[in-house]
Formats: sequence, C-alpha cells, structure tokens
Amino acid sequence: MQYYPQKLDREAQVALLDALRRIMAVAPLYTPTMPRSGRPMSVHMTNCGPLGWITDKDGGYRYQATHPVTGNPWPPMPQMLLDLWDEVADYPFPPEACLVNYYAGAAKMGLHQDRDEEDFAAPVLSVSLGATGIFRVGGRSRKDPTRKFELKSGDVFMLDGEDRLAFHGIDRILAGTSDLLPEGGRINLTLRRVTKP
Ligand code: MD6
Ligand code: FE
Repeated sequence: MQYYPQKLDREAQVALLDALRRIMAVAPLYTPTMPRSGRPMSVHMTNCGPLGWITDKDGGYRYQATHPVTGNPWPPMPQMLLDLWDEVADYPFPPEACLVNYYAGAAKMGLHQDRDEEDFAAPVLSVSLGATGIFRVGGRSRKDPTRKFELKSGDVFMLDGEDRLAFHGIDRILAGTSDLLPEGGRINLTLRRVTKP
C-alpha cells in the first residue's frame, strides 16, 4: 500500500470539490442498500466515469453504466483524477469508475475487500476531502491485524500489489477537522479499473 499525505494542496482540493459539486448536481448522492438484507448503508454514494459501483437488495455488488435512481449515464471523470491516476498508479490503462462516498456525522464503512473488479493487477486509488476519517487496513484475511491511518483532506491512499485485496474500512469520521465542506462530513473517492484491458 502507498500513503501520500497531503498529495492535493488546498487549491487542488477546492478545484476537485468544485468538479464534484457539478457531478453531484447531475448524478445525485443516493442511499445504497446491502445485498439480501436490503439494509441502507450509512454512506451516501454516487459515481463518475464510464462505470459506477452500486449495490442493492436484489442485484448485489456490481458495476453499471447508469445511475440507479436517474437512469442516466454517470458523468465523466474529472481530468485531474485521470491525471492523478497517471501519476500515481503503476498501471497502463485509465480508471473506469470513480466511486464517490459521502460520510455525514456518524457514517462509517465496515471492513471489506474491493473485489468486484476483473483485474486485481490494477490498484484502487483513494482521495479524501473534508473531515478526517479513521481508516483501518489489515491483510487478506479478515482476522489479520490492522493498522490505522488518519485520512485527512487532500490525502491519497493506494491499495496495490500484495495489498490490493487487503481488508479495510472507515471506523469513524472526526467532525470539525476540516472547513473544506461547509456542510461538514467527508468525501472519499476511489478510482478503479473494472474490466481487463
Ligand atoms: C474510505 N475507502 O476511505 C473508504 N478502498 O472512505 C475504501 O474503501 C478504499 O480507501 C480501496 C482502496 C482504498 C480505499
Ligand atoms: Fe474499499
């Protein structure tokens, strides 16, 4: 895994947030539900790029080209994210999906692996904006010991190589740790290659 603290300076964070506001205006955040149980997740989601990661009661975890609520294609990925991938990810093809997660107040994300992609040779690249998130990352077994990182606004984190399938999650958000988002909370973006080139 690779951690790039403060990879994006304030100016870049503001520019990225501006691009995301325009994305969320046409592809609104929605509340995804868990497979089988249909329980709502505490994190709200949307996507940009040719594909988006979604989950619902009957279809389970998958990628699709359209927003599940509006039925429209996902908006394009901002150029600055494509540039970041080119710079950081050691992978010769562009990302196809950017999952946008919004954590308000008490939202969190349980330990999980990102394994709905066809090609685990491609990394998953994460960008954090807004309040600090307590990120926990372990090994390929759920029982492996975990380390904690405080992901702050502007931090970039990559799961690649040996760690591509490491279990990871967000324990909680530290309210009031950033003034980037006037509404508070945390945005996390994850860039993924979905199909095998
Ligand atoms: C989050 N991140 O930071 C959740 N996945 O809110 C992830 O689930 C994640 O940070 C794959 C690679 C890096 C990540
Ligand atoms: Fe993940």
